[in-house]
Amino acid sequence: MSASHTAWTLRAVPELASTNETMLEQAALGAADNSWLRADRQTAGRGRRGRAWESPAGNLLLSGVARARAGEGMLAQLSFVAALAVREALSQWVPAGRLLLKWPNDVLLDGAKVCGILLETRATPRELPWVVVGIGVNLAHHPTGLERPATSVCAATGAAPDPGTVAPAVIAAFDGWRQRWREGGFAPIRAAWLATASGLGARIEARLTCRTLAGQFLDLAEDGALVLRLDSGVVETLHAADVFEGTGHAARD
Ligand code: BT5
Repeated sequence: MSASHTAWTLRAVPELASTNETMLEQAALGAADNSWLRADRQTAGRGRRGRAWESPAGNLLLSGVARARAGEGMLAQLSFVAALAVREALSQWVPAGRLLLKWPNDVLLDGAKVCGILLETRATPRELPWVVVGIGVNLAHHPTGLERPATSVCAATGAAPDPGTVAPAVIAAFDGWRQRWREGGFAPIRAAWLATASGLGARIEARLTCRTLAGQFLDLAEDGALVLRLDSGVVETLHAADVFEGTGHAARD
């Protein structure tokens, strides 16, 4: 916390269904901007599109409320802010060069998923927008046998930092990146994200709800969309997809 930044609060509880669910309820009841909740473990941790997030004790399970201020960019951009914050915070325990960001909401460690981020809201049309920023980081444990490989800080370094220590580091880093976003808009976030992006320029597969596209990951659009050049040469901008890297074909220019 510093004077130029918003003050934040952090509460920790032993167990919850989902910190996102609890903070969505709390935010709807008026919980303040920058109030955070950490659970030691979750019994119904969730990812995007109703998927489950494995949430054993020893990992970081954290959610915070972000309320819009006049003149701010789209709150959805905070998923990139959060990814940058997690990378910065984790670099206290892992060499930063081993941490890359994967579109739209993951942090990779040695190429495997170490963190997932989930933004959700139940803001009504009558109120100023707000989101709950949910952050799960595998510190001590990670699932195996998934289609996309996962890892943990412990698996990669041999030591698992305490979630109670990592949480304030992540929140402080989030606060710093959010301040940069407030002052400079999405441009500095986009630049920092692109500088540490995984798969930029490479061939990827983007799975959408009803179709799968393959092509070269060209860029991050001004609004955070993924810019993909299809084999036909057509350039598509995608706002939601599951991205798979290393689809076995060489990137083409
Ligand atoms: C995400 O979804 O990556 C967002 C995860 C957000 C979790 C946090 S924890 C605190 C807060 N409270 C919540 O209830 N949620 C947030 P997605 O991109 O849809 O990835 C989900 C997929 O990742 C699953 O379908 C699994 O394949 C895989 N997965 C599940 N648990 C994992 C883990 N611990 N580490 C890596 N991958 C996992």
